[in-house]
Amino acid sequence: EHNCKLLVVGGGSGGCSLSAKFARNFQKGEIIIVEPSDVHYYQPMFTLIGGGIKKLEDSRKNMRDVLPNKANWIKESVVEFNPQKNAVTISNGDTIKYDFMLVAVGLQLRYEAVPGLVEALNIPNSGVCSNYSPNHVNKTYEALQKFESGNAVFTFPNTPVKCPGAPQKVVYISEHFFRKTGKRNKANVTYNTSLGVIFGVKKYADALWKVVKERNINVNLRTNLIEVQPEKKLAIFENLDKPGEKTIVEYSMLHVAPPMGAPDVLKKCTDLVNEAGFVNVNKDTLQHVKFSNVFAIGDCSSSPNSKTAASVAAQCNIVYKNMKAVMAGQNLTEIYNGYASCPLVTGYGSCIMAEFDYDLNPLETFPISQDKEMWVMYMMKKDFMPTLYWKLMLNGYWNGPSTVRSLMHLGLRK
Ligand code: FAD
Ligand code: UQ1
Repeated sequence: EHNCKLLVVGGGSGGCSLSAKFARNFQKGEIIIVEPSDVHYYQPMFTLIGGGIKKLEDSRKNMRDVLPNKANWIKESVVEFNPQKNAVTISNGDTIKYDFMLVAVGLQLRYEAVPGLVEALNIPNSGVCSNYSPNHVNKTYEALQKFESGNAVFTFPNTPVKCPGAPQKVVYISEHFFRKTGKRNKANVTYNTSLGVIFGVKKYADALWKVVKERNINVNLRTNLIEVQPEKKLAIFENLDKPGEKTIVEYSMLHVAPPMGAPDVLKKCTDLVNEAGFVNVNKDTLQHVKFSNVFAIGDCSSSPNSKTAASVAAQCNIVYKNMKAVMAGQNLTEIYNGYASCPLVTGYGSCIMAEFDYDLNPLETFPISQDKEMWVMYMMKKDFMPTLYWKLMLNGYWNGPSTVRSLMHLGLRK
């Protein structure tokens, strides 16, 4: 049995950053972080690791070294939420009681939901790979190097996802890799997405359609991976608009963005979550709709923004200020506009920096139109963002680029 003023569940991007903010003003022992993992990954780097641009080690730090020292880290997972009693149960059987709770458990990868996929990923040199997991991301660059000829197929699942751009960034990097290595004329590059659009924001979708047309990449919308047969190297897709209609593709390389969803532990606690299993918060304040002492941040929250680390950064200050207001018995003042950003890497040395809000309207930081493929944005993604993440964000000093945006636009635009 443990007691604390603030319980933070999950020490990923959101849980770590917000704990760091609170730790500055809290006494030792007032914050408990429950986080089962020994390592903290900077997941946005996985795209670059898959392309051979960074190493897996570059994306990894010890959890001990990123969580704030002043917080009490319990290396277990929460197995049951009990918000009526302001308590959770953890994997060693202990109970933790809290005054306030931040839920930051991210979302769960569901590779097992596609029959044959786990088996395929575990066969060496099967050509099947996935940037989404640290266990599989190195297989992407291996598959690119081993590729000789045939179909290179890339997927986007029929579920909510984190970083909705990531399933196609790997398409562009791969296509460029094939050109660089003289294999492009032997490769048939196809992106099969469950979505009905190439990207949710029209401005960037228009730019991306140009990219795929120029580079002869096939795009099939509303096409969902339902099975992999690794022994025959077959991928089976369903047409989401015509139930029962299937296509079978023989692949040389298959990159899978797996089905994802809310973690099981959340789904079990129906008071805490919406129908899809995400923590049911007010989309403006990020406060729980029923339990005023509970907030959520990041991928596990019901707020309908694109699930990215950039959104987590923007949410940090909103949640921090609103939680402090609740703790002080004051009214909530901060409103989240749904800011999300997706650096759409389009090859080795180019990137379209998408930034947008809840309404899927562009909300760009720089005073130039960001629907262009730019080298400087690529360098930002590759070299600047990791430093920003490790040094500033995880220490509670990065709230997203809204201040930079105001300065860049000289106060002329929002
Ligand atoms: P996470 O950072 O995933 O952290 C969740 C934490 O909760 C984990 O540490 C986990 O161990 C812990 N946890 C889980 N269950 C429990 C439990 N029961 N009890 C206690 N702890 C638990 N974002 C961008 O902004 N830009 C990008 O370019 C970008 N590219 C991406 C590319 C890829 C391939 C991937 C996978 C992600 C990318 N993202 C990108 C998304 C970004 O990584 C996530 O949106 C962000 O990490 C979400 O933070 P979070 O705190 O909600 O979840
Ligand atoms: C961002 O703030 C952020 O959080 C650290 C990211 O995560 C990796 C991003 O990818 C991006 C693009 C941003 C937005 C920042 C700027 C300066 C556009």
